[in-house]
Amino acid sequence: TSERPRVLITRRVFQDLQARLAEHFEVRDNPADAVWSGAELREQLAGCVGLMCTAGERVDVALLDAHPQLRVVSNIAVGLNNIDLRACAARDVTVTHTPDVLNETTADLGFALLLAAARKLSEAERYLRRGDWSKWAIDQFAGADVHGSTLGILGMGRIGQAIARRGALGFGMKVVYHNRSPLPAEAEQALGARWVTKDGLLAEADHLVLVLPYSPASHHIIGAAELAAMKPGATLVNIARGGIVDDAALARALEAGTIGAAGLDVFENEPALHPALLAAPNLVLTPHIGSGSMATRRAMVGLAVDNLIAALGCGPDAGRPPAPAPRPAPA
Ligand code: 8YV
Repeated sequence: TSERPRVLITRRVFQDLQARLAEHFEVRDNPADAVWSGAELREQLAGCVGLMCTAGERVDVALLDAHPQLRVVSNIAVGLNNIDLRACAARDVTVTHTPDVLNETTADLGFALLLAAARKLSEAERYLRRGDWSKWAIDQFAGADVHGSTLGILGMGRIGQAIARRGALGFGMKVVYHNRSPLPAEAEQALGARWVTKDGLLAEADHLVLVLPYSPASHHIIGAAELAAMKPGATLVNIARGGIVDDAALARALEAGTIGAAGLDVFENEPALHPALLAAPNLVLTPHIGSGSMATRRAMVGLAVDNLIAALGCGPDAGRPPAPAPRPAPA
């Protein structure tokens, strides 16, 4: 029996990084990587003052009220929409996350999806694997150019800016963006990006990448009307969160040719996919792997471990976790 505070890790992580937690805490983990229901999570959290979790786990009022001993939630993600930040603040539960370390890796996947969708890579590969390649045809899998086109970015935070740099510097793209507040002029100039209204963004973008957090305000921010306002050949890429896009409307838009192509890494009810998406043409799909390089996943877990240790008052940064969640806006 240990006197040390107990913490719970909901998913299998890197053993050497997890071992740093064991220097301070009694660690309850999930070595078989089982997917826990809400009820199972509630059960596993018994007696734990710290929780290290992923965007797949919901930290809501019911969970918090069932565990008044819980002091810290360390999310292994930058996105915080799985956590009720206001409820945590009201109960003095510290929330931390993993910003910055995943910016470039996530921007890489955004570009991979953009290139793959615009140039029909998935379809072309399926054709080859089926053994259907018998001749070269002038318009075979002919897609849209990425270089020299107009890149639209909705949400211009840290990942959005990493995407803007790739577009402007690497692909000679004109970059337009929309978010609630424009960047300072110097930052716009350095990125070669110009703020436009949301309507302007939909009208101008040849390729539109979504990189904004999910909130009630961004729910279905891209739905049937927005898809209809995009250019007919345009590409839509979502590397942010499911629910920002109306998946059913997107499937219909691809089917009808309202837009040219799409690439999705996130989905409304993931890991379940809307069945219409599986049947839609010109669509490239990945299973929420935006931050998934080995180096970045290690950096995320390392930061989540540092956050948990410091927020629980241990280690050299006791009381000052390196990446606390932003304070929730008042209700
Ligand atoms: C995570 C993510 O891999 O950081 C985020 O917000 O969506 C991803 O990087 C995933 O959510 C697991 O927490």
